[in-house]
Amino acid sequence: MSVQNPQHDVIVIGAGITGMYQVYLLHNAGLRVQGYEAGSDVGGTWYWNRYPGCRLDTESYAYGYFELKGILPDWQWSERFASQPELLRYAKRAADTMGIRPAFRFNTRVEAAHFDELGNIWRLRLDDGSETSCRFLVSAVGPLSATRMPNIPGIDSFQGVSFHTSRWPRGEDEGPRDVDFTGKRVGIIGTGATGVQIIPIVAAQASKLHVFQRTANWCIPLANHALTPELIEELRGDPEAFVDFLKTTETAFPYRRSRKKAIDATPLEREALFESLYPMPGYGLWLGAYRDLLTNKVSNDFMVEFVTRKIRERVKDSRIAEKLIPSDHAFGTRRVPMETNYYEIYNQDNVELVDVRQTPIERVTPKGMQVGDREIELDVLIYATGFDGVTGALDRIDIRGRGGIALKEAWADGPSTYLGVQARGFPNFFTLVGAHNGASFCNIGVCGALQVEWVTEMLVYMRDNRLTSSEPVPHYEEDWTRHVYDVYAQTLLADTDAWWVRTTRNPDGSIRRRALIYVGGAPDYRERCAKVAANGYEGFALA
Ligand code: N01
Repeated sequence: MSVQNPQHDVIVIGAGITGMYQVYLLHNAGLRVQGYEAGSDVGGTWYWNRYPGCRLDTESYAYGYFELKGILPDWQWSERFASQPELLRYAKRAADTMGIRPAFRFNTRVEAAHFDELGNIWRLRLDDGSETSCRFLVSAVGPLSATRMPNIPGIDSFQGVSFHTSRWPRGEDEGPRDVDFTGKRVGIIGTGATGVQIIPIVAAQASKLHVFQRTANWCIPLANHALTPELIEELRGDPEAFVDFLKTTETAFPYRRSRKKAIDATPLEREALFESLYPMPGYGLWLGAYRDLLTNKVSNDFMVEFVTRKIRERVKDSRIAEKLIPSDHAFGTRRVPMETNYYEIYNQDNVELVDVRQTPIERVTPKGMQVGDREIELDVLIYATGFDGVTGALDRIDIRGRGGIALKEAWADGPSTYLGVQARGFPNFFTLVGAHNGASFCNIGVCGALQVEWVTEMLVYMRDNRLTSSEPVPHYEEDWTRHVYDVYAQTLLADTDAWWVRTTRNPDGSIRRRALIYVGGAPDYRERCAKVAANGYEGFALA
């Protein structure tokens, strides 16, 4: 192999919290690293998603790795679940402290990355037409950054104001631009985590709000509250010990499932546990209840029955309540939206739930939405329609490996990776919080950072051992990929559509679902990665 000198040792795509940390660590390790970011500044998710109500569903003090790690030792969170403006300030402060901005070029989108086999380098084309090159290419593009607009006829004909939530116009103080909904007729499409956050805020102002729901979700209370330094100290204790604790939980959230199975508990015990967890802040009900919640349908049904009852108690009109109760998926098999006053807004006269599963949206019209034979007139139309999850952002870059094979083609039948870090045919290309890696079904603040540390160590190891090429050994990749799919198939998640699944239809009409994430647990994942590293990066062909 003839080795050419690239312009940079490493290129990192994306300046979200993961990409920022990656650039920082590689730079500190003495590598020549360059970052590219499509936005005008750092922040990733918190830079793009500025819609009213946008906030964390992870405890701020468990998400803030820069603070836990001592990079921002004096950082104080003001709320248990921080809002987007505070999160963006946090990312910016971290960027200042780490001094990583000069290593990034902002307002620059990577359009193509082609592997040059002869030179053993990656050649990149940027959206200003310029080109650059690197030995190692690291994707930190994020699992939820490729905005998905629905394929509804007439979208461009709407004469009112319309936004996708992840492209909300920018206002003062890092937050959303104020859009005054007072006296307005507003439509919101989508009832995922984003929709559930924005809907109550719009409902408080609009003269009429139409919520266009295709699939009801199991939503539970966020129970957000203000934080003081004393309370953070009480909740978290010593930061180092707290990180050690987070490393032991399945998803790096501050919850550990009960060792007990729901089927082994008495009805009274179950009721008492569910009742105690429901009003508590955060994901206790999902991540802190019985350990067989996501593997045993009977156990899951206990939870379904409990949350169903809660929805019926909170929504006065029983016909509306029934529409808000999911009928097509088990509890927790999609990311559970965290809500504040969500169900109660359906008791307001100015809010209408439009069931577009029953009566599909036909088109967007200049005046609003045509649903069945009814035209609903709107002044504002909000698309809370989510993202092409996990692989979407990479699909939008023309990535080509050995023999000019496109990554999108190579993964047409679902991703194939080793540890979700590298894929055969794409040497020296690393993905952070990407397909099939244990950081994607996780508290990304912590899991993304731990993965960055692992990749940094690997690249330093390669540099120190004068290695210039890394690619998975075929059977290691096959074993890992099979393992990812097998573990997924053993859970109730396997029967459900979500942003972390690629759903296609087979020629015979049957449905085929390919998991895009690894659900074997973050501790398991990191243990495997640590072993691989300890064995000289076993399973990676290093040359
Ligand atoms: O996206 P989603 P999201 N007609 O894909 C509907 C994270 N997040 O942005 O379910 C009608 O969950 C779609 O309907 P259906 C979090 O991980 C975190 O809400 O496909 N409806 C669904 O209701 C979350 O899980 C925070 O039938 C259409 C909605 O749009 C992830 O982001 C906050 C439609 C999309 O829901 C994604 O959440 C917010 C159509 N043509 C988000 N197309 C935090 O707190 C789509 N829909 C950190």
